[in-house]
Amino acid sequence: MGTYRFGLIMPTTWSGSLMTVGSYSYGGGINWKDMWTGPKYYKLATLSTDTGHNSTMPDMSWARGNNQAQIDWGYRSIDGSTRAAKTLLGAYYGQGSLKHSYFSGCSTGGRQGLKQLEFDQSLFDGLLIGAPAWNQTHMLPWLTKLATLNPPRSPSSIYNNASKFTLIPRQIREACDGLDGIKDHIVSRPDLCNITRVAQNNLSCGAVGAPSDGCLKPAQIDTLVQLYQNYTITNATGRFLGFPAPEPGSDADFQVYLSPDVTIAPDGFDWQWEIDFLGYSPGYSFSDDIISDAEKADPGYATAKPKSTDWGAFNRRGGKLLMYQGLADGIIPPKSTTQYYQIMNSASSEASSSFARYYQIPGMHHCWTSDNDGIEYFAPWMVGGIGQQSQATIAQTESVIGNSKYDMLRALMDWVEGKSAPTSITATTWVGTTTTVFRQRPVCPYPQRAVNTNPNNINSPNSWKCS
Ligand SMILES: [Ca+2]
Repeated sequence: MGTYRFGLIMPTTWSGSLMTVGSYSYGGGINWKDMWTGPKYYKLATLSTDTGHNSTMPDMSWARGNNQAQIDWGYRSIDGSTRAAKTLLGAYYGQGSLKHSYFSGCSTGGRQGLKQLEFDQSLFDGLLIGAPAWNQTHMLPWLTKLATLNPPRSPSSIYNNASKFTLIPRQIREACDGLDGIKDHIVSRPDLCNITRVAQNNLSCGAVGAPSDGCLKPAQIDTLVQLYQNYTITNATGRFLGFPAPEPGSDADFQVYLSPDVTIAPDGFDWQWEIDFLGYSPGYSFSDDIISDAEKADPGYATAKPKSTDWGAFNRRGGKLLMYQGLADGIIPPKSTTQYYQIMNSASSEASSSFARYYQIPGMHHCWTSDNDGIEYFAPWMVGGIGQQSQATIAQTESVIGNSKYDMLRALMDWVEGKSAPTSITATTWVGTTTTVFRQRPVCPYPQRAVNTNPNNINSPNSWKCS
């Protein structure tokens, strides 16, 4: 039996639809912080579940030896809470009055939405999914692997102090910025950025391009390059991809995993999942076999499996899925989200034509914001994703939200409700805390990219087209 709670806002002026918002990381508790946007900007009844426990985000201790709590977090709390909310809405507003049910989540929230879609295609009509942590059984072992590459206080570690989280991403960003053809402090083509070359030419002590405020020694250069390699495994069953590498330039986000105060190997956040979800003993040794253990256990059934999802059933009932992913996200590597999208497309030939869109957002970090110079975020990042509203001012949010040109949630709802499928969405970033737009730029349905058509005015969305 599950034990979970939920909060539900039922606005006086109601659009007739429900939105369930997702959670973050391993945190428990009702996500009141994100719920307000539902009633305020869309007149949506809005739900969040505590996922069955209360905890801070990185705290996984609630899961240790507690399969029921793992299942609540894995999928049961979203499913059960949303069903209960639908009953309550019927009682409060009138039976049969519910028009549509939506889901909006990023990170763990993205995982929750995709897991629900695997579990049951009928609960939500439209899902807005950001940077989903869908591949729990491969991603968490990868994270532990990362920690082994950057042990605390080792001479080969590059993240022994916080300044490196500023220095390294800046050097990579500036070295690879121009590869997309436009110098704008945004690496729009991280696939063209050669991390080995950048590490040697722009970070190595003594190199011509080394910065004046710090540099990396040879052993640290090796570490940096290794952090950016796909985690591949060779064992008795052959060679396979354990987990894809992050894109160059996403190191700023590595703080969550690799800060000295986070990596207390073998007991920090990076090592904790195996202890709390797989039942490993504290002090265990890392091994590539963790992935096969994880796959066998699939704790909490939390991994969302695109191959096991009945996309045909979702499509036949008119369901729509809109995904987005920052290309400078170092917490959920973009290739992991792309992998999900590609598996879905191979499982359903109708996906990209009928019911799914995927947007990569150059320069955006995990779920929101981008690198900045203290005044402006360089890369446009506001697209109406959940949690983004808390990173902008109310006035900034209100300048774009609710308009399907700028707001993916509105575009998704319009699509579900019979209007045309979204094409490009214009992402926004402002000057400081003002409502003066610094940059707007279209983000494009994958595999299209925004291509510049007027290098003299790169900050205008009209200077870009999807191609
Ligand atoms: Ca650029």
